[in-house]
Amino acid sequence: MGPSSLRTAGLVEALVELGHSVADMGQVVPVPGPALEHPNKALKALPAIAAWTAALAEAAYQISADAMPIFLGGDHSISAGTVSGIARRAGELGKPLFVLWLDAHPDFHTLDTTTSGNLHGVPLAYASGLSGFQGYFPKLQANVSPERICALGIRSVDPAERVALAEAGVTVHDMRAIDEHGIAPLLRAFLERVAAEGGMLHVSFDVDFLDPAIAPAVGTTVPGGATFREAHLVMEMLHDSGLVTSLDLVELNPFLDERGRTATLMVDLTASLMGRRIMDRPTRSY
Ligand code: 4U7
Ligand code: MN
Ligand code: MN
Ligand code: MN
Repeated sequence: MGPSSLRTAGLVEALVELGHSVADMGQVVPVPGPALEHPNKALKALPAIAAWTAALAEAAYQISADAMPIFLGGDHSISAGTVSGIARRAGELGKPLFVLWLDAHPDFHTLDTTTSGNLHGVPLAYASGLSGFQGYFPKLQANVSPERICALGIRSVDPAERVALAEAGVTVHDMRAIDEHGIAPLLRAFLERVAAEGGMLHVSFDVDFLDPAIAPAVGTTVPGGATFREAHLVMEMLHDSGLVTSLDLVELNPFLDERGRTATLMVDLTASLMGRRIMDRPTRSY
């Protein structure tokens, strides 16, 4: 229902108003695989998520190089497919792929380390090529290099994730770093790296990046998230950079929303990323 509520809140209309031409590709259809037994008995919906990952990776890979795909979830498990499919596309285009992970959580569990068994907690580890998915998730055709990932807004990290993130070399800017330095210099440094390498940039936006006071429509609320202006500033800087080549909007649960305010905010944030601005200003001003 997340994608439906983003559509209802006017996502397509907002993009069209900004002058973009939009094709709504509808829903990706997963092909269910066989039941899978895994030693970690906590895992939930493993065959279904594996099927979604395969279907989404193929859909992401197939998108024409001049289009900017926006993937609507559903929960963050969709990014196992979207990021790995985009990584394959980037590989063929000969460009390094960077990922900006906007989230309260790093989603860096493997099938072995997750204790909740909720597979929205594993997509970044899978797309980074961490071991422990073989035989259960689709074989990775391409992965994103962990050193090219920046996780921003993080404030809930499990012990196994802490170790894996450090070993893999993911850049993590937690909420404390945002408090200490401000969000702009942290993002600017990352965007300068992407630009210097001529990279593609995938942005994965989990609604729980935002503070629950402004975005109540998530199952996994964590207090102390990004403010309204911090989030818009991130999107505005991303727009001005001209670097973003794909986007996920995930984890919106309209059952938990209040009069559609979270869905509306996500549409407005996407509009900022796609060129809506308060006042005109020179481009590349990040
Ligand atoms: B989301 C968690 F234990 N780490 O694995 C887990 F804290 O996509 C949360 O970022 C995962 O919302 C959150 O279940 C996944 C938990
Ligand atoms: Mn997430
Ligand atoms: Mn999250
Ligand atoms: Mn979640």
